[in-house]
Amino acid sequence: NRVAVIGLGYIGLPTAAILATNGIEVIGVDVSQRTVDAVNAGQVPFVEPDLGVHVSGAVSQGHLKATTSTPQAEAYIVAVPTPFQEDRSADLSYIESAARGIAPQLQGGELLILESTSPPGATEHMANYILNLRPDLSLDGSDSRPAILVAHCPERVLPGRVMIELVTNDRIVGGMTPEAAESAKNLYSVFCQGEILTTDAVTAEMAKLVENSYRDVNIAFANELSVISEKLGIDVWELIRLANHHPRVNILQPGPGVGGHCIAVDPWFIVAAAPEESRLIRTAREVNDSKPEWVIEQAMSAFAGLPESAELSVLGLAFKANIDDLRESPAIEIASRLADALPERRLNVAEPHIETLPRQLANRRNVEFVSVEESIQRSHVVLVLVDHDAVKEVGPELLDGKVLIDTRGSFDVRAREVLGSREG
Ligand code: SAJ
Repeated sequence: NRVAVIGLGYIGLPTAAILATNGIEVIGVDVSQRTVDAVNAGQVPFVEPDLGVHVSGAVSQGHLKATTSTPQAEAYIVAVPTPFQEDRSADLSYIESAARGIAPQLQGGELLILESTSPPGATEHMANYILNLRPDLSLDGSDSRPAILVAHCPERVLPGRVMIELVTNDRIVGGMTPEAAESAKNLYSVFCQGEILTTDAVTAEMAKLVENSYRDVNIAFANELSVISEKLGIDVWELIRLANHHPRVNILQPGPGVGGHCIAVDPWFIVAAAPEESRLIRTAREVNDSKPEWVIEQAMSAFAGLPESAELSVLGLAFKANIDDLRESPAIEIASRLADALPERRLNVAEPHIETLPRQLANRRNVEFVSVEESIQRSHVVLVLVDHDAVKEVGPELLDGKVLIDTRGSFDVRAREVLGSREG
């Protein structure tokens, strides 16, 4: 049996690869010829540990092929973007265009799974969209029209750990009908060793959004504590470490804001669906979105009284540690706004996981792309935006005499030593 995976991005490609390495014939479909060519050459167009081995293995065994046109298959997995729009609702046009590709191939009996993170009702929307194009089909075999099985199976893997979590995470499978849920469960059991829990489609959609909102709300709590602590002259890292010794307290870590394409987005889908009722979820989003501004103010005031030649070290641009993913990264927003706000000062930007500066920072007179060590050496003020291992491994002597703004607590203990020695 053959599975078509529509969308070969951060989710679609790992899913295609893991199905293929488990012996399923997989056709990957993508609108980008570059992506298709890369996959057919056994290559991965982005960084994700272990994905390369899976893709090259599956391609060389002939189990995985990529193409730009949707083929006939027994099962379709749709993993396309659902970006959020100006009004913070989700843009379903990529799902619709995937559906237009699939609809003419259907004969009845196929399984269609939406994996993209979706606002409540999106799976039903996709099903109706297809049935509009194919009125000869149905969801339940009614009026003797052949049934297609439509389900939602949200992806919950953590970037950087995708190939492990695809196998070990529990999965939620929501069917438009119970038969669709069962059929999707069978497909995922090919590679998923976690529990596969079945429900209806809209509950599955909400479950995914709620998981990410839960994390967003908890990060907002940590971020609020960091702002309060600064005002009260308390070390927030020590505060959280101590409070977390309580058996029922587990506070997350503050940071420069929340990045990535999921946690900073998904809660808005809930707010859009129930604006009056989503008060805490909305406020958490606002707290996290306001954190970059606060960090910028901290960095600006660190230069008060410093000579005009004093430079700024910016450590890390990715949206979190040890990955190369810059999407929705608060670090980029902070760095580019500081470059605007400090036109006369040099920003020594280090991001060990990428080769060149992103467009927001490229070709700026006062921004230079350098190594972590060089960035620190050149600068008076050191602003840590990402706790990459390569940043944490820096020798403490490099930081001596620098003004340190560590938004991630990476140099926690050393920071106090440095400040202590300066005061002494
Ligand atoms: N962050 C903090 N403090 C923390 C934890 C995270 O500031 O204590 C920040 C990170 O630096 C980053 C952002 O939050 O900027 C999000 O990072 P993350 O590691 O929490 O999550 P993502 O976006 O990489 O992946 C999340 C995961 N969801 C949950 O943990 C509930 C993942 O399982 C989902 O599959 C993924 O979203 C997704 O695709 O939805």
